[in-house]
Amino acid sequence: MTPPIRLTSTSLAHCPSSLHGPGYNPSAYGVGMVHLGIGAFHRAHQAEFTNRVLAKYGGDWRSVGVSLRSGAVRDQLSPQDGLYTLAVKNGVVTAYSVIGSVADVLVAPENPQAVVELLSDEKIKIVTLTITEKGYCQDPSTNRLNLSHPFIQHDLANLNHPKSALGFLVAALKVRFQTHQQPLTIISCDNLPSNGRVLEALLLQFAENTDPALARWIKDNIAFPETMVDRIVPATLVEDRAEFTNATNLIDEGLVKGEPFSQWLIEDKFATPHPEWQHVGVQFVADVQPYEEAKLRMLNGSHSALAYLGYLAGYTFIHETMANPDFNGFADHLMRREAAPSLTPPKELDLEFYAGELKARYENAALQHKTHQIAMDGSQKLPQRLLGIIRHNLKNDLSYTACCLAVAAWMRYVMGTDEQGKPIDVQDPLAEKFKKIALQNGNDPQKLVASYLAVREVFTEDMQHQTAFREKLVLCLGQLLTDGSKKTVADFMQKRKP
Ligand code: NAI
Ligand code: CS2
Repeated sequence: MTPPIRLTSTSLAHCPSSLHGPGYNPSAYGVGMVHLGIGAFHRAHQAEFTNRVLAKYGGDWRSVGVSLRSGAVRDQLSPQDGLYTLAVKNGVVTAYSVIGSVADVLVAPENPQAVVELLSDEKIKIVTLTITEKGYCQDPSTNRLNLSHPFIQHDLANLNHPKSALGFLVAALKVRFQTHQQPLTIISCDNLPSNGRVLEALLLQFAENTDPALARWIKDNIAFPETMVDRIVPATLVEDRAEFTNATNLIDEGLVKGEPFSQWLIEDKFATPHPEWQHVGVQFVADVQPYEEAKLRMLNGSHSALAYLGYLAGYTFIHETMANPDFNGFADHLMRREAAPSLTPPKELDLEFYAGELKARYENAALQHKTHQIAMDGSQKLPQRLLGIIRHNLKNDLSYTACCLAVAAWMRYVMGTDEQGKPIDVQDPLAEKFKKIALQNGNDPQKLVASYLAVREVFTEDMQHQTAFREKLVLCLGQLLTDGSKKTVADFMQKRKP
């Protein structure tokens, strides 16, 4: 066999039948969108839906991805003419398809001006974002812009070379306002509740601080549809790339992987034309909020619970955690008995069925989704995933013990040492603060819970002073510290009311 060669538009022409090409000639179509935060998820989700549109209808809807931090994705995709493979793993076989909808990648810290120029170009109709929850620089205690965030402070003073996503958007909108005044649709695709409204409010606040006339123009001309995005896209492992090379004799440094399930709901509120996403599986709806809340609590809530408890129990992957019947039952209980009763789902969303579907998705062993990956940035995730359920259920006298155990597992995790005494690489903007709390309070669950509950970036004041919640947390954390995660979950399953 000849040695493997890099995936490019030339090598693609001779690709084996195990690899589906994009189904169109990418260079025939121009750019109409920009994506901020070109990580794995965008490439396996929004870019794939656009790829389907281009294959079916064509159009100048390719996108330029922008990396706001490192040049890694640019280095992966540029030598491949922007092409990369999506590996869809259904548990038994892997289907490989090449995506051609990403035309180029810019690295913002290397050339911020080029990014502002691109975003302000008239041909750009839509900007999408996946910049992680923390990328929005929101102050969780007020839900307003975090004016003490170093990037926001920098950008308010130096809008000509921004660093934050918001800074880039406002800098470009200012140019658009001062020149051609063409509208824009900006679509947040992050797992944030009311992602469109949140982004709009933060951007307007930033713009107000820059130029009130600009803020008024943004309000009147820019649309911020809400979205619900769903596809499990674990970080690519070295093994995934090696498997691809074995199957195709090609090298793809930009390969991403995902499950077969993929869903995108967008609020039907555009200021511009858009790709014909509605004909390739994207659902345009009048109100995304009930779907979004159901997804964040049922899926992301149980995912985070499995991540913290599973990691502490020594499981590397979600499917391994799910293979333990106690953890499997625990996830089921959290979804059906605690998350579902906290929701008002749309008529067509059957939460019992949804819970079953989610469990099957978590059990997909081919995905190799690390508990450590989901555990990341818990301070940014807990409120919308677990605390909303707890707040609702406390108020309505419904059960919330499984969610409480999940929050206690998060506390145990961010203490920074695992059950064997080995350090945990806690990746969170507040990691240092959490570690300090652990050092100051030893293994005293009462003191630990009191200190973690006082972290205003995560818990609101009313929750901090909820006696029943606090006492439950102390019991859960105490048991996690003495018995460990496996025994605590097993006990929970034994004692829970059927
Ligand atoms: P990733 O780690 O592959 O990429 C993250 C991207 O966000 C990178 O481009 C990174 O540079 C950027 N980023 C990180 N911190 C930032 C900051 N402070 N400011 C601006 N940009 C920042 O992660 P992935 O898988 O692409 O996920 C990104 C987001 O997409 C998630 O946080 C979530 O909100 C959303 N999402 C992810 C899903 C998944 O299964 N991976 C599914 C549904 C939504
Ligand atoms: C996960 C999500 O990393 C995480 O926090 O819970 O990214 C999850 O994979 C997606 O929301 C699924 O759509």
